[in-house]
Amino acid sequence: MPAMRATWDIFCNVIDNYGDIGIAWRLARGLAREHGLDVRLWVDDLRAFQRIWPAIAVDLDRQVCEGVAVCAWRTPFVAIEPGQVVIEAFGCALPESCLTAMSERTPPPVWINLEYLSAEAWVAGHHRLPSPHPRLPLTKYFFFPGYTPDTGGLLAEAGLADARAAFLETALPAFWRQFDLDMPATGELRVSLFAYENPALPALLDAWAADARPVTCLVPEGRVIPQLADWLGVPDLKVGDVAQRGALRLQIVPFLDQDTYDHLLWACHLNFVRGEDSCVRAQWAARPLVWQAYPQHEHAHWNKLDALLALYTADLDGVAARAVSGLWRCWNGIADAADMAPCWAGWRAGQSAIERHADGWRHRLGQAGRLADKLVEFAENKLK
Ligand code: TRH
Repeated sequence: MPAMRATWDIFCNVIDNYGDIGIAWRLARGLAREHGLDVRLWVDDLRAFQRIWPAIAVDLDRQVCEGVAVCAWRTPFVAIEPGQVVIEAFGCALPESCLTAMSERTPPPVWINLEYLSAEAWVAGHHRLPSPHPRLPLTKYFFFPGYTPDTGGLLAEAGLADARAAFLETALPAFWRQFDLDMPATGELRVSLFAYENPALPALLDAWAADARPVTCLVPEGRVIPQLADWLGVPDLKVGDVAQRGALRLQIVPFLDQDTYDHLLWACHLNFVRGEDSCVRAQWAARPLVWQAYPQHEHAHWNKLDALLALYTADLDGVAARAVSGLWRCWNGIADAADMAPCWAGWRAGQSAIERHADGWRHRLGQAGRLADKLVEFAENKLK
């Protein structure tokens, strides 16, 4: 008789934006496809899910997608037999009835709280720490993704580098054609922009418009559109709109499905990304990136930004390292937006070194290990 597949439940509460569901979905897909696990993904906002994965039907209680059972997380929560492993994404607080059912299971499930990613040094010391439930005979473990081998590692599917290489070799012209674009002209810089509202944006657009070479910026529909419209002096912008100011050509593209967004990151010379998942994907894309950290109270995100910058620039020569730090810090409001023009000029001057570095950086990233593998190993050890 074939061995039973291990059962995993992943719970995701969409707070805002797309990072929570983006990460939970990427993890669920990977666990089902690469580890042969029986995965149920509980999501409380199927509309947000559908934005990043259009095959998701928003009105179904249960649907199977990419080998994952996607279930609507509703209140009151349905009675379930919990899986052998239960992942609570980003401290989303499991339903009480689920916790009770977990405590009645023998042995109880391995209960893991998947935390947000950070490059900060304290992460390794907190990774895998247990926390007993105050009333029930259950223990929750904190699992921290991270950039070093002593953390939970990073999300990455098997074959990612090969898929990217094959895309770059064969699919680029067709990719650009869907946006009515030819392959980039010599000297042209293609940039993608995924960002939160940002006081530094007008200064960046000014710098691009004044650039000596053409800059084409593709913007997936989203939160920065009103700011772009303001800067252009137009009442509104919609998908398909194109505007030229000086050297800058701005183009609004649809919000893409998660895989096509990866292609955009692979195809562009430079990617502006935000939050968590797009930042990691941009690093795997082996292209230069500028990261906008998710804003937190009292600028706590600045520590996160500086921690990643310190790691990312450690092997870069001084001039290029200062150029990367300067642009990232200006984009995140640590440096004054008035410094954007020199920051952009500095980045342009260091561009070749920064591009070489981005290509090498993905090998360094691989040393942290893959999050799904590490979760499976951790859970299997606990289940023994
Ligand atoms: O949307 P985000 O800002 O999510 C944030 C962060 O995760 C943050 O850490 C968290 O605290 C907050 O949400 C609640 O950025 P992020 O993490 O990059 O997630 C975006 C997801 O959307 C990612 O999976 C990529 C995907 N995406 C698409 O599928 N298509 C697109 O066109 C774009 C631009 C993104």
